[in-house]
Amino acid sequence: MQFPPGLYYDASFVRPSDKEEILAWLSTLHPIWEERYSPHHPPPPGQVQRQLLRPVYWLGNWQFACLNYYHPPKGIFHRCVRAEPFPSIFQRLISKVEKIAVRLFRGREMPAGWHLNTCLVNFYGKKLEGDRWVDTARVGEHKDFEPGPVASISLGERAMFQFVASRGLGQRNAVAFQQWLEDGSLQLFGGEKWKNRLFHRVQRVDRKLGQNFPLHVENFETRRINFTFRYVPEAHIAPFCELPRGSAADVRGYMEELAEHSQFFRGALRTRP
Ligand SMILES: O=C(O)CCC(=O)C(=O)O
Repeated sequence: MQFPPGLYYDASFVRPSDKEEILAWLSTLHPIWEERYSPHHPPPPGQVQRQLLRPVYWLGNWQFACLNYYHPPKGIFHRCVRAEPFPSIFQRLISKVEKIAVRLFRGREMPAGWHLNTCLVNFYGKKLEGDRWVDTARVGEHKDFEPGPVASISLGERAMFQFVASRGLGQRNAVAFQQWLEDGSLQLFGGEKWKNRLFHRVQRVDRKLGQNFPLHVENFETRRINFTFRYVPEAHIAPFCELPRGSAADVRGYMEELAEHSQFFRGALRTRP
């Protein structure tokens, strides 16, 4: 497949030994379920409280859904809470990815100081609701607002990834480009068109491999894991102790849940008894 400028894809970026190392690290993680809103950040008119479709884990900084995610130019402070550093396998892979990115993206596409210091780990699969398994392996269309290119590494079943143009209220959005993201692949996208103008989404995740990752997520079966690596300027990452009181109260429960399995989060909680 031909990839247009601003899009890069390597189907076999992750070597088998790297994959083994990532899976060993993943088996130590305890992803959490987040609610979209919170007492100090209630749903806006027309919206209702909901759980995210999938469990997540963040590295570098945690963008709790209830704090509304990083969204420059206005939404930059008190949204990104300092989190655990990347494990060594990611530090190695990411230094290769950054070399590819600086070759591909220049000028306005590559902000000063850009480096990949944030990672969202998304778990795709099905969720047990009562006595029913409900497939939640998709992501609705959205943009990633962190500046500069985004790098995405996928493991497990392949996913149908689409860039879409918004056609306005009541009209079906047009697919501008689509591709399968395969097990072990690296995708990079950046620049005005792919990052700023178009939305992206995961339409569906295959089941052909019969993959089911043995992970610590209650009532959930994971068949795909995606890591999106992004850049958030350091000045916009707040340690837990610097969050305003309301935001700290909103995320304390998540921090406590994370602290059950993470020394990092135990330490962060101690800074704000
Ligand atoms: O799972 C993927 O391939 C994409 C995830 C994504 O769009 C995101 O994390 O913003």
